[in-house]
Parts: sequence; structure tokens; C-alpha cells
Amino acid sequence: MEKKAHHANPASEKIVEWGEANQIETCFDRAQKMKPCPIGETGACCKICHMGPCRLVGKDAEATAKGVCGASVATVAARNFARMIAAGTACHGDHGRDMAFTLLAVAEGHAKDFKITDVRKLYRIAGILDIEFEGRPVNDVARDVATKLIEDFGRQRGEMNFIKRAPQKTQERWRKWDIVPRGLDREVAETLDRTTMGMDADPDSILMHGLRTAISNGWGGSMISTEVTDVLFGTPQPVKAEASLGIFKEDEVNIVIHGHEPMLAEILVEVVNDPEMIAYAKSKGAKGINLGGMCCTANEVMMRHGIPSAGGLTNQELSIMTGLVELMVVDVQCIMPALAGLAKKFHTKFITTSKKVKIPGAQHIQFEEDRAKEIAKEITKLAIDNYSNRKKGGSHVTDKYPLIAGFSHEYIEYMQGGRYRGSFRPLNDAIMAGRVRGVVGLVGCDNPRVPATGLHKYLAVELIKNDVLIVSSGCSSVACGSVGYLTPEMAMEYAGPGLREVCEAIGIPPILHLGSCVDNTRILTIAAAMAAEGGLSDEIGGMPAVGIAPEWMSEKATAIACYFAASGVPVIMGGESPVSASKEVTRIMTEVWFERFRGAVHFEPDPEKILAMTLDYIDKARAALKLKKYEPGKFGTEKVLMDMAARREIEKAGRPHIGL
Ligand code: BF8
Repeated sequence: MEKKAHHANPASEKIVEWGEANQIETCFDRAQKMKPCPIGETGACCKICHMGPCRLVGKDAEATAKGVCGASVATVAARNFARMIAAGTACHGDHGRDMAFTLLAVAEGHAKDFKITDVRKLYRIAGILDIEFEGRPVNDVARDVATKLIEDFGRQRGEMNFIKRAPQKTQERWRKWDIVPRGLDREVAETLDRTTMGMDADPDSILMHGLRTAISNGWGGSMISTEVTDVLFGTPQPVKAEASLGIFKEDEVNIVIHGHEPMLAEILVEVVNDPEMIAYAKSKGAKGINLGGMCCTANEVMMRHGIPSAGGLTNQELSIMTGLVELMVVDVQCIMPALAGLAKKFHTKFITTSKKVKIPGAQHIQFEEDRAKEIAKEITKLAIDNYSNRKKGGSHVTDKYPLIAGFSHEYIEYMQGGRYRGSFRPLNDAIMAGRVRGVVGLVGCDNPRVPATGLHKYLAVELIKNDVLIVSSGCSSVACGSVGYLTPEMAMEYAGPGLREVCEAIGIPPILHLGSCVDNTRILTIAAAMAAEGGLSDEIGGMPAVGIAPEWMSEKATAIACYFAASGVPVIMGGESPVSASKEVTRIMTEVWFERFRGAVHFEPDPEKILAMTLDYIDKARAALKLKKYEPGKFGTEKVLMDMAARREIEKAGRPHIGL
């Protein structure tokens, strides 16, 4: 029998196999040994009080099983799922909060190593927040923006600031169903409150508050993160980079920055390029310093500086197993505790930097934003000093692929007409004419329970063959980039005729890298702009658009799925359903949510079925909008897309700034 691959990326699979041969355990081995608990997996285990844990199983459990308190399967499954949403929202929310406080520190002069890079974007955000900016010092505006955004976390009454960025009709649906979030902290706390023993037992009511909590993430915490990060470090524009485990260099000091937040990563980019540091590395026998990223921190610095990515979630252990990594430094989120023990088997130093993330066996160097450069230098020196300790061994691979990253909302608008005529008109027209069948957000983690990254690869190719434009983020975009899918050439090779024509005309890949997981909010603002542009749906719901997270593993992914569903996007998550114990909960999250918001959250492990469901949603949305029926290679009339030459013609005056 043919052996099933652990990883769908050949370079990663090679290292996993090397690990097996050398008795080095990875998440793939642990996934084999640790089968999911069959009760917890379906959402039927209640452990919120000490009369239990109660296992709500047995014949016809949905109708008959009860916990000691009398809670039904539907109540328990809904509570469990709502708690996942709250945890994911807390996590991405804290990321946004940290960014907002960094902006405040910069504005008040407490974080001297950082500065405001995109003043135009700061003004744009100030405008949205009704903060006066004309004629005022930049730092004063930044302080007011940061202060107003920080209020979004602790607000007790009213509405979060960015709610008004959603299309009017989408907002109306939220108001009608009373799910406009007040403040992120309040919604998270209320989810925990409602789902504790003796509280809300109505699955619909519990899940509606789950949606409110998720919106506080998508149109709140995560959106704050995206916008403030652009203000501080620059709004992304397309940039060339590379990805996969072959990014490490044999003759240089290799440092991996892993996690989610960009502060430490940004300052490391500066420090590893400091001539003094490079000279120090040379004095230790290395030719230079090579910084690589991992998971979503990688996406942050890739799309702003072209820093290469070593991969997503399942590559974190494998990167150390190359034997080439002098130091891995982590900030927050998605960091496997196994790294500390694994690093000790090699010469790699493993450094934690956040008060919120301490790992037994790791060295802790506390990151403080008011001493950012000093700390980054300390970490870089540790890596350089460790270069001479590199031993023979490890599984070196050379595979790496070029890619283009950094498609922000602002750039996508610009590429469709230039600074002065930028809009979403050409994309809407291409969809209306049937050149582009629809748009899919292919997002989320990679997962050792399937051949890791394999579902992303399969869906990416099949969707673009079907003329579906993909916007991608998080580990999904790295999965695509690590096999060469984030290039314009990908369109020539695989895209259907309509999508290929669009990609050729604009000079873009058929899969657009939008950034990290918090940057899924770029998809929300793009969808809102498409609705405002006209010709398609006048709200996000009803667009020929679907979200897919085929290999999700994190609670954060449930929060993301739910804010998309509440915004009007049907979402299909891979893997077994965490609410499958209850048909009622499954019905609420699909049929009821679709009726109320035109979005839904499905769980479907079979990638072929995910593809079929996606195309079905897209085609039904096209039919409901009375758009031309999609037929490959047969297009309706539409406006001519602007090519590069036409755009250059308009912008002879010079390179535009896309921050506005
Ligand atoms: O932040 S890094 S494993 S959780 S997809 Fe998933 Fe990847 Fe984590 Fe989202 Ni991004």
C-alpha cells in the first residue's frame, strides 16, 4: 500500500521523513498517536461545571441526552462553539489592541524606534473616525486615532467605530437582529457569561451572541490591527519574495521570526540590515544575516519588506529540523510548545518575547516597545554568536519558490485604474460579464491531520481553473506561495480563459496574497467597496463570493468564519464539524444564518465536496443577481480593463502613493 504523505509540500515532506528516520518527533507523529476525542470533536462534551464533565452521547442523543443540569446536546454544542468564537476574538482582539497601544506610544514619543510610515492612511482612518486632521501635527492626529480605537475594546454601550464601514444593508441586518457589537471586551465577556452553567440555554440565542462577538473581531479588533499596522509600517504594495524551507542559507546566520504581531519583526528587519550587525556576523565567519518568517508574522514582514517565509503552522518544527536555524524568536499565537524541546536537539536558540507567551524550556527576552531596537540587537547577537555552534546534521532542503505578495485593499483599487481613477469597477464588470465567475477567500491554517497544505493546493488550482479569483491570507497564502502558486505565471498555466485574460491585463497572479489572518478584514472592506461600486449585490450578502478555510485548526478561524457569515459570506470549513452532535445547531449555522444574513458556516472534510459547494454558491448568487450565466470562455460585454501602459499614461506625474 502506498504510504500516505504527511505534508503535501515536497520539501516539508522530505524533512518529516528525515525526522522519522532519526526518531525526531513532530506534530505529524503526535497527530497519528493522538486521535481526536470522538465526543469532544462533535461538540457533545460539556465541561463548564463540576457536576460533569457530561458526555451527551447514545442512541438519539439529540432528543434524549441531557447533562446533569438538563442541558441538551444543542445547548452544549452551541455553548462550546460560542466559546471558541470568544477565544478567537480575544486572541485577534488582543493583537489589535497591542497595535493600537503601539500607535499611541509612537504618537506620545514613548516608542522612538518606530514611526508613522503612512500618513495618508492615518488621515484616511482619522476621516472615518470623524477626527479632524487637516493642519494638525501628525502625532496629535495619531494620538486621537489610537485613543478612539482603544475605546472600541472597552466600550459598554453604543457601536464599535468601524461598523459604519459595512454596507448600509449589512448594517441594517445586524441592527434588526440586535448583533451590532458594543465593545470587543464586552462581547467576549458576555459570551463567557452566557455560556456558563445555568445561563443561556437557547442555541439560537447563544449563537447570535456568538455572531455579535465575531463581528467585534472582524469589524473591530482585527480591522484595527490591519489599519494601524498599515499606518505604522506602511500599506502593502506588491513585492517579490520567496517561500518554503529552502530559504535558509548555509553560509549565513539564519534567524526565524514566528508568531503574529509585526512590532518585533519590523525592528528585526532593520537590525539585520544594520552594517554593524552584518560586520559582526562576518567576524564570526558568516557571510551575512538571513531573516525568515513563519506563520502570520511572516506575512506581515513579507508584504512590507519581501522577507521570505519558511512556511505556515506545520513547518515551524521542520524549520528547526533543517539544522540551519541559529535562533527562532516568537511573539504570540500559533507557537507549538514542542519547539522548546525540539530546539534543544539542534543548536537552535528558542526565544520567547511576550509576557503572554512563556514556554517551559525557552529563553525569555521580554520585548518592550520603548527599547525595541536594543532588544532586537540583543536577539540578533545571540543568533550570530550561535553560528559557530552549527553542527552537521539536519535535513537541508533547497526548494523555494518566487512569489508576489502584498495586495492591500488600496493597491487592488489602484491597480484597477490608477490613483485618480482607481475603483472596483473593472472587477465588478469582469464578474458581471462572466470572465471572473466569482471570488473566493482561501484562508486559514494548515493542519497535520490531512496531508498538510494539500487541501489549499487542490482548491487553489481547481478554483482558478474555474475562473474563480482567489484572495488569500494567513497560512493558506504561504501554502500557495511555497509551491509557486502566487505568481502571474500561475494564471498562464492553470487559470480558466476569463480569469487568465483579467490577470494578463492587470499583470496580477490569479491568487492575491492579502496578508496575515487579521488582514482577512481587507476582504471585508474590498467586499464593501464592490457592493458600493454597483452592478452586483448592494450588500456583502448575495455576492458571488465564498470563504474557505479547508485546514483550519485555531479557535481564531471560527471567529473569522462567523464574522464573514454575519457579513453575508457563506463559509466552508474543512475537517469534521465541531457541532455535528446537534442537527439543530448545524441548521442554525447554515439555513437560519443564511436567511438572516445571507452567510453561513458549513463544515465539510471532503475537498471535492468543498469545491462543488463553493461553485454552487457562486452560481446561485450569479443567478439571483441575474448576471450572465457562467460559461467558460464565453463572456458578455464589459468595459476594457486598464492595462499597465494605460495606467502609466495617467500617472506620468510620478509614482502614486496608494495610502489614500
Ligand atoms: O493567524 S498563523 S496557523 S491561526 S493561519 Fe492559522 Fe496560520 Fe495560525 Fe490565524 Ni495565521
